[in-house]
Amino acid sequence: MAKAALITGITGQDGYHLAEFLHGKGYEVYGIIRGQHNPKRARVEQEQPFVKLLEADITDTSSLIRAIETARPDEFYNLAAISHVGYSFKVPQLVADVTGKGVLNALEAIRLTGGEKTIRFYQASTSEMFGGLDYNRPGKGYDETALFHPRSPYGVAKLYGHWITKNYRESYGMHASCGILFNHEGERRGLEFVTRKISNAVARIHLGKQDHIELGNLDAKRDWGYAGDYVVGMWLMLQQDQPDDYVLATGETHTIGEFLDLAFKEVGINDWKPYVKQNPAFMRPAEVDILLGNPAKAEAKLGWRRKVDFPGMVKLMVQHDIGLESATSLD
Ligand code: NAP
Ligand code: F7E
Repeated sequence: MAKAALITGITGQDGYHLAEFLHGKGYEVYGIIRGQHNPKRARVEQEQPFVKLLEADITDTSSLIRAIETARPDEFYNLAAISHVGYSFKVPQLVADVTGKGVLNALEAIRLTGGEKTIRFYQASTSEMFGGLDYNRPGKGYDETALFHPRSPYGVAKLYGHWITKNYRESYGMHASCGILFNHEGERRGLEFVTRKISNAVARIHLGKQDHIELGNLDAKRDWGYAGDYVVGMWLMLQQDQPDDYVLATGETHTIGEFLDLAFKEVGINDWKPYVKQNPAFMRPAEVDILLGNPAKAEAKLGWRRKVDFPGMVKLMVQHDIGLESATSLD
């Protein structure tokens, strides 16, 4: 019999890639969609008709219970979150409820439906829990043993989600694993994140639809991988006999300037500086200056390997956005 997977956050970047991957593996895929009129529903129905959508919200445990009773999943991937770090400073209490306590709601829904021994659980933890301050391992990067020091309401909420997942594993013997994922991007990334904001602006500048891009802090460094590679790691975690926590990262860190260099060169522009303006509105009250991950454990124990490198990912994103922007009229 085909395995069933229930994904929260199906309308997000990772939800898209994970649904594709699990469908390819023969899973029956259920996705949770929230809101009384979610404009992303039509996109999922059109692009991924194999996904069975269930109406629920991560802040409403009763709706999660009904979703579990319908889907009867073997695997539960909790990707739902308010995931934008900058925005989390604007709505910190909402982020605590959704990104933090939402994880507890999902775990409780599994227990209340009697699934704690049968449903394997994945929690989308993040490198934002490290915060970039305790950068005491130059060259090696953060691994699963590094100290946490979150620098945003998002990072703090995710740390709660991380620890409550570990607590349910230890308290109730649940097969619950946390993937501590460093930044991963791609053609499905939200336009509010810096990589997609840049790739989309570069495409529009190339096509004459826009003349510059406004960004915040250009000095930050990130360990950027491709989202399609990272969802494979999520799945691998749930295929192990024992639950555990794993870092997924590339082991390289790059500045936003390096991303700009590659993206603009993709359209034949060698100097991006005339096209980029700094706008304090995109600065954050506290910044994570540098993130570099060490995926050695995931590589050794899961056999996880990324396929797309940094230049390949930038190229893919810019070319995708050129195609997308060429297909839409001048605006
Ligand atoms: P994303 O594109 O922002 O997607 C977030 C998803 O959460 C969306 O489907 C969103 O639904 C859903 N959601 C928000 N509030 C909800 C609620 N109250 N109830 C149910 N669903 C709700 O994020 P992503 O990049 O795919 O990331 C997936 C997960 O991994 C997130 O938890 C994120 O924090 C975490 N993560 C991401 C990265 C990364 O670099 N991408 C790295 C580490 C960890 P709507 O579309 O309806 O808003
Ligand atoms: O910012 C700087 C910004 O918003 C990256 C989420 O998926 O990854 C993501 O969080 C850097 C920061 O991603 C702009 O200040 C400059 O230093 O693309 P971002 P993030 O904050 O790293 C982690 C791992 C997650 O878990 C999160 O869910 O870029 N930056 N100028 C800008 N950032 C944005 N968004 N917009 C700008 O204009």
